[in-house]
Amino acid sequence: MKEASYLALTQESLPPRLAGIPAVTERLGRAHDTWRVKEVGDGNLNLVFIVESSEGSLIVKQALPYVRLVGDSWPLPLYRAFYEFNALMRQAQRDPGAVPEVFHFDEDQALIVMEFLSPHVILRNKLIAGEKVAGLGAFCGRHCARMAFRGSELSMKSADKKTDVGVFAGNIEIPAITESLVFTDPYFDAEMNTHTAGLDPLVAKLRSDVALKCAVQSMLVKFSSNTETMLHGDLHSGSIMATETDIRIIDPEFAQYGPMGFDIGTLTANYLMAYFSQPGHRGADLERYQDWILSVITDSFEAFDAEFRRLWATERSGMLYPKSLFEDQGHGSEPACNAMLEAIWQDAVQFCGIEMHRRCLSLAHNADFETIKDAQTRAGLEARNLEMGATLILSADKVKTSQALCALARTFNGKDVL
Ligand code: SR1
Ligand code: MG
Repeated sequence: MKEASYLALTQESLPPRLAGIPAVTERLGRAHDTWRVKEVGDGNLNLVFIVESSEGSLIVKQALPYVRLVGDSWPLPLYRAFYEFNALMRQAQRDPGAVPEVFHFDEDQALIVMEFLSPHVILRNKLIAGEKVAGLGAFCGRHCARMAFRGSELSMKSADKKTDVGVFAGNIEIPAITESLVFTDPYFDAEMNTHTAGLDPLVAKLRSDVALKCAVQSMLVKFSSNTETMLHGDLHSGSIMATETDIRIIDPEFAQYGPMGFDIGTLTANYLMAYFSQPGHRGADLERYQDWILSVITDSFEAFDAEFRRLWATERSGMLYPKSLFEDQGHGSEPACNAMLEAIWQDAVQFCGIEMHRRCLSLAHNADFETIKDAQTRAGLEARNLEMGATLILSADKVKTSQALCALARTFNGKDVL
């Protein structure tokens, strides 16, 4: 990438700068001075523009050379847009229709022009507002299974997969954010950490728990060295957009090769945080809505399991567990599939607990809790979430099923931890 030519877009500069791109004018028309542009980026890193004309609409996402949330004191390479673009291409191929369509990529300007999803809303906002999305668990579970399986050497040719691991290995700084913010900073008094007043005794307890730190670091070993499949890498309810019935996965700029349980584990954590935060958002219908969130979790794992087994039976063409070793010898491979799913589940449970911790203890908290204005209420709800997170990290082997996970959530939801 020629960093020298990079220039961050503004609402004013965007139309003339994109007016020469056929993929853009095909959708918006040539009268760029009539385009309406709005910067809507509310994430932690990038610029995001909605561009509309009388002929159509699209999204322009551009990386900034620093972390937007923090400012230019934290530089971040523009090359991350290259990995996001490549991840979107692979996601579209491995789970058609699950991600926005990409119309154009400019590597020098670190920008991606893509489909404007409308009237889709960020799922996190729906969960805070108490809105349901039909088929959410089934869609997300199926998507995670397709990405896990089709990005691995269960399906891919070994040479292709290893080459792709090499491609994504060039993305160093983005995984480094996760390695510190998610796996390390929550467990000591790191510079950028914040937590809600009132949580001090619980935070001190967690930070003095050596077994907990060891367990989390052992998951960091997996996260940083196990290259099972291409991950989304930051799959939370802010990385999903939905209407009542349509769902898309967005924002894979944290894509890397990693363990299969990571995405579904972190997504589950975000459902659990939505669950625990609900008393801060509603009174009426509270229990019924919380039950629905838990049903999304069980639906997700059921769909993951079913889709992974289907792909195991129909698309197992890679180097791992080859048919030549099992079916062709008259040996069933179901025990191997069971064992693999069991290992994914155990990893997912621990990654889930870690994500539950980092969103309350490190940088980049989530709106589920942050929008609860009363700090005492918020602390009480976050405490339930933190305690359950620790249980998941330390006792994952005792949580055998998604039903057991949800039963545990109900138990912590009834506890006054503080
Ligand atoms: C400095 S970036 C902080 C967080 O924002 C992203 O969405 C990821 O979740 C990252 O951990
Ligand atoms: Mg993101």
